[in-house]
Amino acid sequence: MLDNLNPATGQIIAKIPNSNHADVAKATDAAKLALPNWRGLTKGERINWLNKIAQALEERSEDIAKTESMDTGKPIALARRVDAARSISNFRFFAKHAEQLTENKFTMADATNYVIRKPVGVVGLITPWNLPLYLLSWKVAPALVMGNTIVAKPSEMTPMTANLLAKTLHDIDFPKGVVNIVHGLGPSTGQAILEHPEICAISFTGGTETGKIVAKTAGPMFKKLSLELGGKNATIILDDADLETAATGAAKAAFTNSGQVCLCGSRVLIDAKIYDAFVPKFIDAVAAMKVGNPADESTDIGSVISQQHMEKVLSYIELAKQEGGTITHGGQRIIPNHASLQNGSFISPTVIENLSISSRCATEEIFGPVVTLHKFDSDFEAIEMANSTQYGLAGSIWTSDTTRGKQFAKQIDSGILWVNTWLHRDLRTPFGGVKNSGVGREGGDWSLNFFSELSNICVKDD
Ligand code: TXE
Repeated sequence: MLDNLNPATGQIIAKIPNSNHADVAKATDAAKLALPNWRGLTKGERINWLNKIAQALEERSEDIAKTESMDTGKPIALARRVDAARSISNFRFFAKHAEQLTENKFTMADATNYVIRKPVGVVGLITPWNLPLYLLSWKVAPALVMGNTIVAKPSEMTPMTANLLAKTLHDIDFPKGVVNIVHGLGPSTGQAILEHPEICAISFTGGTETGKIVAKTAGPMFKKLSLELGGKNATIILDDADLETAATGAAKAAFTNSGQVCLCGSRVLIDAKIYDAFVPKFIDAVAAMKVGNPADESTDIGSVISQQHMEKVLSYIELAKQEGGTITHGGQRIIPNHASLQNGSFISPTVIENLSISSRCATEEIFGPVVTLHKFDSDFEAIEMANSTQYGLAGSIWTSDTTRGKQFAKQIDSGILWVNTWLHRDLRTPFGGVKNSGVGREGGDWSLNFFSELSNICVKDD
């Protein structure tokens, strides 16, 4: 059994099994057994089930928020507004989006081609600790509606809301064996999912290094693969940006969820002409963020996911000093003056200036409340800097001329770009990145296509 901690208090809140190959084999057998009936339902019947799950989760949304906040250390307000809300809307969205899914038909002079969709079969879902139920539901919903059955492994750091989902499915008499949750460490339990010959697709969200292991294991088995990995995203402040709006937006993009979102803007690139006017506004927005008890409604920044992760983030802050950086704000561990939080892993939101764009702190994913500021002298240089890392996931551009912003965005080698906003999500759009940020896209039709296999039936005219 593995201890599961509340990172804000350091207390053990649960124990989970470190499941082994035999456990994964049992879960896969259950998924296989349940597949014929589940895929045999009509799409409409499966859509009804997704709406029932959404309804049941909605009735538990406060419990989801509290559990997620306790399991991750994130503020309760964030867990409510983002994690719980999006877990529910993921099911609702894919129920609706699957309705409009059409099957293509291509007619020839003497024949007709019918493109039909079949489920992939038993699919493996492996998810990280930063947005536990949000990312698990993002994969479960489309996999189910396309007729697949599931073996899912949440991060061993955040098992609680996956269990909550399983309990919810049980409570609404959801067919047994369709969704199977297995708990445990990546190299043992996760690896067993990658290796199981009857799990036909892997949808993975996590770190780039682990993504390489997933690809190496599942690739030669010709499993379908969707890899959503890390990022080192640029927030670009153009010379004609509204400085107040851009400062607030850049701070939100940098420090939401303590910077533990793959979409976070961890590098802020600022036109040199407005650098001195922008930075004080940015620092004000960061200084206004309240670091404290995740259970407190007014907290903006909670604990990072673990003591180990806090040490990793603090080591990057030390490295920044060695690389010539100046810590303009924050830079240290915080121990809130609350008796229960003395063993928490709280880091102040940290702003670092004067680092080279090619420094390790400006090119490696830190995945914590740390942001580096950089000047550029031309749009061309800004694009070069934005594209200068091994990642290519997301980015945002702040300007008063949206035509210029869109033109600029087209030159950034990333999968997701925002102009004058951040984390504004239309679930129909493709989500994913290039280079070390992964392979494939999820969202809207891209999820429905990933979780289905296409067959073309060509019928000769009589
Ligand atoms: O990811 P891991 P973690 C990045 C971020 C973070 C780093 C590590 O840089 O610091 O990844 O975070 C399972 N076979 N992101 O530890 O290790 C593991 O148990 C099969 C970005 O969360 O990749 C967990 O369930 N599975 C990311 C899942 O993989 C394995 C969000 C993710 O764990 C495995 C989170 C193996 N050999 C972290 N090893 C994003 N893009 O959102 C581990 N796992």
